[in-house]
Amino acid sequence: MDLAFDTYRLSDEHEAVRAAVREIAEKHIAPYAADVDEHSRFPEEARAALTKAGFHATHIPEQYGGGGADAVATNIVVEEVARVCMSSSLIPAVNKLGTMGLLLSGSEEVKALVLPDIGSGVAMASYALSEREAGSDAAAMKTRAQRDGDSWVLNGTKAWITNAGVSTWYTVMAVTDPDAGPNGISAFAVHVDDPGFEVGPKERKMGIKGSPTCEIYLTDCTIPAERIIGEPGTGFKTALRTLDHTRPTIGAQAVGVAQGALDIALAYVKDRKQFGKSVGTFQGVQFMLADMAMRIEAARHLVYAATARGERHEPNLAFICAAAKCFASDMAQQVTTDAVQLLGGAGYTRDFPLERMMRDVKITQIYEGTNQVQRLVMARQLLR
Ligand code: COS
Repeated sequence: MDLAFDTYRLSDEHEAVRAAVREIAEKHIAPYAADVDEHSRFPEEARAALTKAGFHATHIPEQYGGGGADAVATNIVVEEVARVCMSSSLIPAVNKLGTMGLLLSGSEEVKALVLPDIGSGVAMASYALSEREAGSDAAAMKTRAQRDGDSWVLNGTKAWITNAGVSTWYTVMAVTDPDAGPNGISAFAVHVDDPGFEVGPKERKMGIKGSPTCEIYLTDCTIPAERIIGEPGTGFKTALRTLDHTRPTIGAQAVGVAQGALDIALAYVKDRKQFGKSVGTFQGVQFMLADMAMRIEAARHLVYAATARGERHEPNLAFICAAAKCFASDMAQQVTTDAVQLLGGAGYTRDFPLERMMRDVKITQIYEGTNQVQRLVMARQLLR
């Protein structure tokens, strides 16, 4: 695909991807979004529709049986799915998060083992960095991995693992050298059927209820030695480089939810009449709509500029990728809140998707690093 853009100028192929995903999202994902939320159930309909169309993990290179799409196309998929159902957008988003470390640092052997499963859609992947006491301070993790002959043996508990239980492969970060700080952490590809691997109960969350979030328990979990991703001691850097590439994906998710909320609010204010006129004719409402659309467009530009830089593997991605995630998620929280406001009492009910969107999008200010951590990452780059 044409990547000759400085900020973002989408090619015809990118626009075609957007049109194709939008059609699938509206026909096969949107009708189930409320039920998925209401019953906190995994969106199987979305997984089936995305997999059938090849949009479940577009980022996997063709050589591993994937779609071979660039990062911009992948984020268009995430944005368009999030526009109707944020839980469902975590299927392509987390497949990328769970495999990015392999793509960046994995040996040919481990890539050939894991990526075809994700590319074909028979399996999904998750990313296991955080622990209960190692969230923002990710390097403080306690999970250990010790070499034992031809195996690695992992012990510990990882927390907040998105799509845990529905994923088959997990990129797990664990300490291999406790005296080396962040440079004593390594990354591993762990399979759900590995002995000593167990998934905990689902967290009871405010939103993204269709995407299970669980702990994973590693109890003498034994995996072949060649399942290490990169050299021992490089796992923390692989984890942070992964986040450089996937934080714009969270930005795309936030832009998608915000766009979905604006579209619903626009339709409502044209139709809803008060004081004898449609409420969209009132200037106070118009100012809100204009601000919402302006903020979405600004965030979209930043997200796609960061995504394009990631696709080009430019140096120093940390600032722009943290900025895209932070700006877009703060924007989306504001825009979804304003959209609820524009519908008044109706916006506060489950008769409309806006209260769900407002709950769902809150997590974009928290996961893949809180927006406070994003600001820390940005400030460190500025002060270097
Ligand atoms: N890419 C590659 N390497 C990076 C990097 C990046 N973006 N950022 C930092 N590094 C390197 C550093 O250069 C350092 O290497 P050296 O020791 O060789 O110099 C190493 O990684 C450790 O970096 P640092 O000292 O900055 O680590 P900290 O422990 O201070 O942690 C933060 C930095 C807080 C930014 C990091 O822990 C973080 O992002 N936390 C949030 C985690 C998160 O997003 N969790 C959500 C999980 S997904 S739901």
